[in-house]
Amino acid sequence: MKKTLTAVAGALVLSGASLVSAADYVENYKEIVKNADWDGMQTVTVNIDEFSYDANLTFKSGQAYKLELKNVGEKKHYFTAPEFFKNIATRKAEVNDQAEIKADYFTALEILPGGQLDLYFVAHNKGEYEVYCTIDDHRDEGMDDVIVVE
Ligand SMILES: [Cu+2]
Repeated sequence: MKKTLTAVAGALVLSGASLVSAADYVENYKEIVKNADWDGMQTVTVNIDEFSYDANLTFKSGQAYKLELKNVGEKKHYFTAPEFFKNIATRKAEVNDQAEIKADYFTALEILPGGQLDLYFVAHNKGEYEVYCTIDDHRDEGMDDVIVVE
C-alpha cells in the first residue's frame, strides 16, 4: 500500500482550491457533469515538453472532454490555468488508473517527466484563458498559451 501511494505522489502534485466564495467557479458543476454526454466524450492529448504545450486547446461549451496531459519532456512542468479551471465543470482528475482526485476545481497541475494526468471535464463558460508553467523561466521560454472555450 505504501509503495502505491509513493508512486502516485511521485507522479504529480496537485494544487487544490482554496477557500473562495461559490461565485468564483461554476457553482452547479456537479449537475453539468451529471447531465453531460460522457458516451460522446472527446479526448484531447497535450504533449508537454521544453518548452511548449503541443495541442489545439480549443474546446466547445457543453462538450465533455478527457484532457490527457502527458509530459514527454525531460523536466517537470506545470499546467497552471486557474481561470480556465474555474470556468469548466470538473468531474475528476485521474492518474494511471491508480488514483482519482475530485475537487470543485483545480488551479494548477504538475506533471513529472514520463507522467500523465487525465482531467475529465465539461467545457462551460466561453472565453479565453491563460495556461502557463510556473517553474523557473519556463513561461518566458514559451510555456505560455491560450485556451479557448467557444
Ligand atoms: Cu515547465
